[in-house]
Amino acid sequence: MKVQSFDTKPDPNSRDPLKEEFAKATRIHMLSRIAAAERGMLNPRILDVTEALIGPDVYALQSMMFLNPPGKGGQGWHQDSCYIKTHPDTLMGAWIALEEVDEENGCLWVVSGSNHEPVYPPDGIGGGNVHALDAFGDLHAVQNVSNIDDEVNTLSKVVAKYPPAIPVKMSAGDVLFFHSHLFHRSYPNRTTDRYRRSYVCHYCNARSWVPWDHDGYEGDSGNYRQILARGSTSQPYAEPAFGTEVYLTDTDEAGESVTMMGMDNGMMMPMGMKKE
Ligand SMILES: O=C(O)CCC(=O)C(=O)O
Repeated sequence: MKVQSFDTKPDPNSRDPLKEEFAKATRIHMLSRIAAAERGMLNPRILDVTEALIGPDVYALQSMMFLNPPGKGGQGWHQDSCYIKTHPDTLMGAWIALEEVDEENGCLWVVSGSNHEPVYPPDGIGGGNVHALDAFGDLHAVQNVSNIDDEVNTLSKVVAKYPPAIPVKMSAGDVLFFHSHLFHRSYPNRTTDRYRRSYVCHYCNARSWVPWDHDGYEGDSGNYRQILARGSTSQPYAEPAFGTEVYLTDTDEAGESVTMMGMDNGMMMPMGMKKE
């Protein structure tokens, strides 16, 4: 279906609960907490990759549904760990294309190798992510991260030291998994007849301390709001609210470790062993 124009007034007769929200914003945060979008965030194929990258114990933290109709959307250079702090910092993103995305409708752009950068603390909030404030004298603060104007978003000065950013063109169903220190951005959708719909979720290792919760939290930890999606943890956690099945590890199984055994042919073979 081709969409010719974007109706900014919600249809009073529409029974689509998202229509009103999307008339106000180009994205909706945490749809996974109020709808079956939880299933997308806990999709087992996405969690398989996530588990391999940051697991075995995985928290599912954040979801963002993007619509980005013609002329809208776009987010300037930023690093996700600047917003969602996890200690140790194990945050990663999964950017799920819900349709064809390219430079015209506002795909993501990434800076190859920038995942090795530290998180640049935002100016004016006491060093942001950095605990030992005086230990990083050469780690300058940045201003206006996420602003789409490179003149005011000073993270663009660090980006400029790298080879040109890469547009990530994707087809519906493709998923980009990316490190939370990666410099990335998007531009507004400059088509007149296409949306740029995507579903973006964030995960971290479930042994991390997570002083973050989208809705705010009471106390020192937001761990109890994060869904345990894989493995096990001694930290507090939330369970899926809409009955999505997740594969967790029994406490007994959690004590298992894999030992590698050398073979005559020089290869290694895994042996399942229980810890004493
Ligand atoms: O998809 C976009 O337009 C921006 C998404 C993004 O930067 C993020 O998820 O961190």
